[in-house]
Amino acid sequence: MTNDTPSGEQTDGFHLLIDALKLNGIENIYALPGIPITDFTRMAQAAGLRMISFRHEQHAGNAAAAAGFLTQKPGICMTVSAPGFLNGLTALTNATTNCFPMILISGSSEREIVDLQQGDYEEMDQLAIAKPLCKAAFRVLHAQDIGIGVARAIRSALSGRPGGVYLDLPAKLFGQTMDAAAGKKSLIKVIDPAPRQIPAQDAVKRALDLLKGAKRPLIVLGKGAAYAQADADIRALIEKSGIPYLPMSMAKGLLPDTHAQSASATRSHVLAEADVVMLVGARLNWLLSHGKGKTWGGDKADSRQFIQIDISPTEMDSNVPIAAPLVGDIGSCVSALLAGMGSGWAKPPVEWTQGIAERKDKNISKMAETLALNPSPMNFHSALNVIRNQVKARPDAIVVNEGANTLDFARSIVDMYEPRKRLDVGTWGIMGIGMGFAIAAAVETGKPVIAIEGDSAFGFSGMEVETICRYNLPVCVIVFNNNGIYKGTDKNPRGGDMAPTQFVKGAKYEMMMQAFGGVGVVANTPAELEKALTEAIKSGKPTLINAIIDETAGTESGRITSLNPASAKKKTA
Ligand code: FYN
Ligand code: ADP
Ligand code: MG
Repeated sequence: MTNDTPSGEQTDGFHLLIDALKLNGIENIYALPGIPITDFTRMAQAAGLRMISFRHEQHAGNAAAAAGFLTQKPGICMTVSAPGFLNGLTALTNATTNCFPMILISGSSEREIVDLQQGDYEEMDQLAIAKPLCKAAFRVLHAQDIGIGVARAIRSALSGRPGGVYLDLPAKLFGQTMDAAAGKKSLIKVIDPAPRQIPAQDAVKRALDLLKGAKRPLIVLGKGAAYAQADADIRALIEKSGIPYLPMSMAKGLLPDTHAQSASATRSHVLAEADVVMLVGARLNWLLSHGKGKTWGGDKADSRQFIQIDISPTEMDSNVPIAAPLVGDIGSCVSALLAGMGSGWAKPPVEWTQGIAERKDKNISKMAETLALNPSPMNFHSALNVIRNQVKARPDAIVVNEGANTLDFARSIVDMYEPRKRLDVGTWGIMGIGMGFAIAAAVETGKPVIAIEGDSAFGFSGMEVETICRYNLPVCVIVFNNNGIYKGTDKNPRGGDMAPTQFVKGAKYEMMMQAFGGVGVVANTPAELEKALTEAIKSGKPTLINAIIDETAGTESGRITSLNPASAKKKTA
């Protein structure tokens, strides 16, 4: 029998989708069952796909996004129609903003009824709504097109700048049948979904010439550099060039944070002083003060020159002029730079590197003094010092981090030693990624996960501790409990209700984990925290540590207080 001969056997939309995903190496699906995808989730599980079933679609979506970042394969999230789709959409848009590859697949209601707006069950024109909020969006109407739909989604998610893709599958499609042999033939295994993009030779030379002439060069590594999995070459570039570097938060660990060339501990100084800055997979967005202004030394900004490595050509000049754009994939660009540097590369002037080293040592010693204190109640520093030591001992553990003060303190206190071990709120500063990211990190890598969570941030995805227990994942959630958003000491001037930033005092977050069979512990001191975290990592059991933090510790919005309109007004007044 040739491939074109009808086999007599039939297949259907459910199985074509399963087969298309498996053919393309997808192993895990993050989902929330319901009409019209419930049967799909059962059949996919029966067919050997790992089905991780969540309590809210946003967290399934966040898990898919983190899976995409960690594996360079699109993370798959599946939801029901309208409300489920909308719940997943925030995660899809966040993934797109962060350049993480993911595919949101949502079932949808009867096209004929939806388009005439006749009031179907969960009626919504999902494709139209998704389109402006993600990188690409497709709808499949016929079973024989499922293979093409999945292939287009995978290619769109992974090629060029990675991002989120929406795939709309109307309920009717799942039940459509067709000849099994023809169905098999209709599937596509995507070849080379993220083709290398080799930079032009003249662009490489322009970048190297600029770098060579620099007196105070700096390299900024962004999460694009972490995503690229070009770890050895990036390290070689830093070390061969001798240039100080600054990792953005999710690029921490690309080289160990303890590396002699890391300038993290003197960030303000190097940003203000550098004369040539090479950005590697980092955008000049708000996180880098748009490449101008006070952070960049005010007037000095006019004479500073930028080299930018990015896969997206239109990223260049988005905020300030880029003197040497280097467009291509990071792996190819970095290896071209290394080749072009040859053997006689001169290290940057010692006045620059020595000055950085001195400032850095001073700041690190100051930090060490603060970390050594043991105040009662525990504060952010003394609690994070425990986690810092544990991560040092287990550098393969993945750290998930969200909150305001909890985020900002953890970023600078908890050193990272290996690439792609830190997942956080990213480009948007989004809250609610915690449990979704933690679940994906555990599922995709099997490594211990430490989720460092502000008490407010934890609340967004807290119900997913049930999911963590159900799949028995090696996740230890540490809730930094200071009774509120930013801190717990606000007052309602009129009395009555609590202030809008306050939470119930003495909340027993540990019981949330106990409720589902996991381990729940209260930690009032660094010693108690250390004991509980050591045990959690050793046992691999789902654990929640309720770390009681001084409710007066912390500042409004952590280190980004100035973004609050009232503070901004004060500054300009
Ligand atoms: C850093 N620092 C250190 C160390 N590491 N000192 C000593 N030892 C070590 N290891 C110093 C560093 O030099 C800075 O001081 C300071 O600590 C802070 O460093 P950080 O965190 O790297 O820098 P900064 O200014 O906070 O970074 C800006 C930012 C970052 C915008 C990139 O804040 C960020 O990623 N923010 C995300 C915030 C967010 O999304 N929040 C969620 C919403 S909260 P100086 O050099 O003196 O400056 C809603 O309210
Ligand atoms: P950070 O927030 O850490 O500074 P950003 O998310 O702002 O990082 O920037 C990541 C950049 O990396 C994006 O501009 C994206 O286009 C780019 N990028 C992502 N993957 C690659 C890759 N493989 N090669 C080149 N550039 C990439
Ligand atoms: Mg808090």
